[in-house]
Amino acid sequence: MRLFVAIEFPQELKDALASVITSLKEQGARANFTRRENMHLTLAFIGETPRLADAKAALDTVKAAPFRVALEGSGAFGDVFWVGAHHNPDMQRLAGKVRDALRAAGFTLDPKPFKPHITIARRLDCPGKPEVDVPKESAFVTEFVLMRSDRVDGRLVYTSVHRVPLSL
Ligand code: 2AM
Repeated sequence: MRLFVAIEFPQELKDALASVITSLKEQGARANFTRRENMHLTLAFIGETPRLADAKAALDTVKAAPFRVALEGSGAFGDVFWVGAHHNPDMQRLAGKVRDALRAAGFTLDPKPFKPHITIARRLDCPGKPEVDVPKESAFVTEFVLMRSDRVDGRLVYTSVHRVPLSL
């Protein structure tokens, strides 16, 4: 199965992200836009593995504080368009602890440094340079989630398979 570790969002944050998608559409953009239920911020990408129990056990060792995630900025990796998150040392620390715990358990992770973002469009094709206003929306994060990614009838479907609470 294909696994990754993420932060989920409440409705208000998804509304804010949906408004950015609406703005892209108003500019004539065509893309594979992220569906609301799939909006998330990835802390670590594990990829294909059969070791679900080991991943859960590794994540259970992570002790980190709750924090606030705030949307800020936007950008593109090639034709992938994302909304960014305000730099937050607590979120950065959490991503570091999650990655360290998974590596200690023998998982090989993508070596790219953590660049907090929420992908809202893939294969973006926009007539001009996309100009969007990202609403100043934020949410308090009290848990992180191990997610399973499946392709069902050509659609990406994410299912949470384990939740780990954050506490002081
Ligand atoms: P992305 O949104 O920038 O594509 C599930 O695929 C999640 O894991 C997505 O949030 C995706 O980020 C992230 N991810 C990180 N590294 C990845 C990789 N090498 N391949 C696929 N997804 C990756």
